[in-house]
Amino acid sequence: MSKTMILAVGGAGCNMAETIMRVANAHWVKEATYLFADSDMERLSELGKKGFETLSLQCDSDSFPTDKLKGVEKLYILAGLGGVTGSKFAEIAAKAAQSDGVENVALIVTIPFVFEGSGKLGKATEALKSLSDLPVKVLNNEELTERYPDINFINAFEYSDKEALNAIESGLL
Ligand SMILES: Nc1nc2c(ncn2[C@@H]2O[C@H](COP(=O)(O)OP(=O)(O)OP(=O)(O)O)[C@@H](O)[C@H]2O)c(=O)[nH]1
Ligand SMILES: [Mg+2]
Repeated sequence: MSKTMILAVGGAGCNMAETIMRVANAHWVKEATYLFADSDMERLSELGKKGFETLSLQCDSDSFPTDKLKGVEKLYILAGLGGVTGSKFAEIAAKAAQSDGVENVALIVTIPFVFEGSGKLGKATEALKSLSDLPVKVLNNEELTERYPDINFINAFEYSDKEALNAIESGLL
């Protein structure tokens, strides 16, 4: 088991992690331990059927079980801000990991595209405030539309997933 863990939280986090496993260049990223955490049981069961390690989260809970983080030395937490699960549990997971002795913790979170609407953007901005005392890399999806002229509604999140991979491979920890 790798001492580097990629912890996916919520729908976006899980999608990012699946893309990352598939397209990562660096061996240490491909061979990291992946853990998929979500409150969406249908999605978790789908991930479980693919053979991935899953962790079920309860939206009305304020705790994150750290049993599966034993032995982890570097932890990357992935989430998209703007929904409920990722916005809430990215912070809770990071703090739980830190107080459980995981030495290196980095969050990689995204801010929604403008096309997703002001509601999501507002929620994301709010969630981001709660991460201010944590080591966090913020990826603003809207910036991708400037860098990649061929971006559209269909491929937008794939670009966002790959941006998260770039952040990890650029040596955040
Ligand atoms: N990179 C990437 N971002 C995504 C994807 N799907 C959604 N997002 C982004 O993540 C934000 C939060 O959405 P989700 O992750 O689906 O929400 P959640 O954390 O699962 O929260 P709830 O489903 O509301 O409990 C969205 O507003 C999008 O900006 C994806 O497949 N990849
Ligand atoms: Mg969800």
